[in-house]
Amino acid sequence: MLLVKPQARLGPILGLQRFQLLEPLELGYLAAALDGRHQVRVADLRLARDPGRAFSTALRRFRPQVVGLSGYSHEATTTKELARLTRTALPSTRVVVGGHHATVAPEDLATEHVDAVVRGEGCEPFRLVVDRIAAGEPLTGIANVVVPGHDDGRGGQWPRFPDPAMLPRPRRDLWDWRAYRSVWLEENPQPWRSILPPVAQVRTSFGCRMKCSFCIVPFLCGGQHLPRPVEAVAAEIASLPARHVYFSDDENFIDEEFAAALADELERRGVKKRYFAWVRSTTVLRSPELLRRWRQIGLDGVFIGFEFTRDEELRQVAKGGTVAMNERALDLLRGIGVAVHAAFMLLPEYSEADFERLRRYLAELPPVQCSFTVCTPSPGTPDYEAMKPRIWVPNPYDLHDCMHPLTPTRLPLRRFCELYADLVALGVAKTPLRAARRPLPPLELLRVTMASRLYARAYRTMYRDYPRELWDASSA
Ligand code: B12
Ligand code: SF4
Repeated sequence: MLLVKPQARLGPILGLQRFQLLEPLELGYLAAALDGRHQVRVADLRLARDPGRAFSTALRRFRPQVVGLSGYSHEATTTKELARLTRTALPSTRVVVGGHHATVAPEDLATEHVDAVVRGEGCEPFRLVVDRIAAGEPLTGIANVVVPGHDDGRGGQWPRFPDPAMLPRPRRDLWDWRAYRSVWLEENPQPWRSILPPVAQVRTSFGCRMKCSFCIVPFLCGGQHLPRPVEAVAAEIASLPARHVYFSDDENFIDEEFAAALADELERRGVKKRYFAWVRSTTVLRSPELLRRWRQIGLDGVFIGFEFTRDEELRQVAKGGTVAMNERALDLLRGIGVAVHAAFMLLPEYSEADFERLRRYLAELPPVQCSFTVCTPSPGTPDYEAMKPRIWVPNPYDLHDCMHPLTPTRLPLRRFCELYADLVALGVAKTPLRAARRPLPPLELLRVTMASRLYARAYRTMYRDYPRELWDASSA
């Protein structure tokens, strides 16, 4: 069995990967679900210089009976191409596709080269699909599995996440953990401490109780936050060779009881790691003691969706917080030594004045790392359907990385990208790592500085991913 994570094509994502490349955790979960009954290899094409060649070589050398492809929406075309390549090279090999794009737009992946499309959490359905393949039985009739040409498996329903207690511990023996690194955000880094350490990815829970209108998570989790058993998470973290842990939860602290119990259990086991988590500013303000507790056991940084700089905009997307709350949470976290990554959203309708307003706002913030996406409804949601008539590109899935505007920009696209790139550069420059003025490992610093430049440049040239006639087009 060959499990594959494709390489992205879009410049901003390739740019991001230069300072943040996390483990293919989804593939580790799927492999673990098979319970050692099959020989499994992982091909993470993000690590390959020539991903197409690496994939063909893996097919030729390993000759898998099943190929499992994972993919986000912006990887849709690549995923379909990998399925086609498999079919051409190994006609009897079965191709199973899963991942986020399969969940939100299964019909897009249900091509002639694909045998099954798995929606939602994949462990149980993948195990059942593989069992059926091994037994030579048809793949129809498995919950959350779409068989091209048979049914679309949707029935109007979003797949429900299973009981997290049923999830296996992901198999990390299938890759070299040292290959996965992230810029490590800290408010007061120790002199010479690595800023690009190897990082493990751990999911402690799934979902979120909030219903921000731009977010896919409420559709995926039905408004529920589902924590894994505390002991299982703590045991997994304790077993990691990496010292740094990036949590891939949607919101790590929204269930205070769970988060406090996990902190206690990690401490009881004597686990000494550094952590990075995602949190809402409202959670920080509601539970400052919890954040202090996590700081004590190793929380270095958090990602907060600031989203907008005006309350009116926050209200429109039902964020459930205000600009003042974001700022108070930032102060509180910095006060306890936790660094903040603030994520903002742009709208395609933004004018020069809106960009200027955002630039001024950022300039006045204390040290905080910032990033920017374009507010883009997810495929499969009513908002996406409503947006469809205005989509201005022939291949919207390929540009669905929440960075490429999918509807016409008010400013000429090239100008939008220029101003976007300026914000990205400003956001990177505000990082607490720089503000702390501590000596940092010179080679890593050079690598991160070069990567930051290339990252901003990728935004500046993003308009080239659009048909040429749109480069200077606008809605105005
Ligand atoms: C953590 C996270 C990240 C992390 C780590 C991602 C990584 N793996 O490298 C970081 C911060 C780096 C990141 C970056 C990005 N992310 Co992100 N991320 C998430 C988040 C919160 C969790 C994903 C995760 O790791 N889950 C843990 C693993 C174990 O679960 P999983 O990936 O869902 O896999 C399960 C199933 O999908 C299924 N499955 C997966 N693959 C396969 C394959 C087969 C064969 C089968 C059968 C099943 C199967 O089974 C798996 C096991 O449970 C999700 C939101 C969410 N709740 O899903 C967004 C999300 C996936 N990200 C998203 C996006 C857009 C991005 C970025 C493009 C954002 C950006 N603008 O920079 C980049 C792209 C990175 C890349 N290289 O492609 C979108 C994807 C939207 C879409 N329609 O594709 C999501 C859904 C959030 C959103 N905004 O809507 N992300
Ligand atoms: S708080 Fe975050 S994860 Fe929860 S619905 Fe809002 S944006 Fe999505």
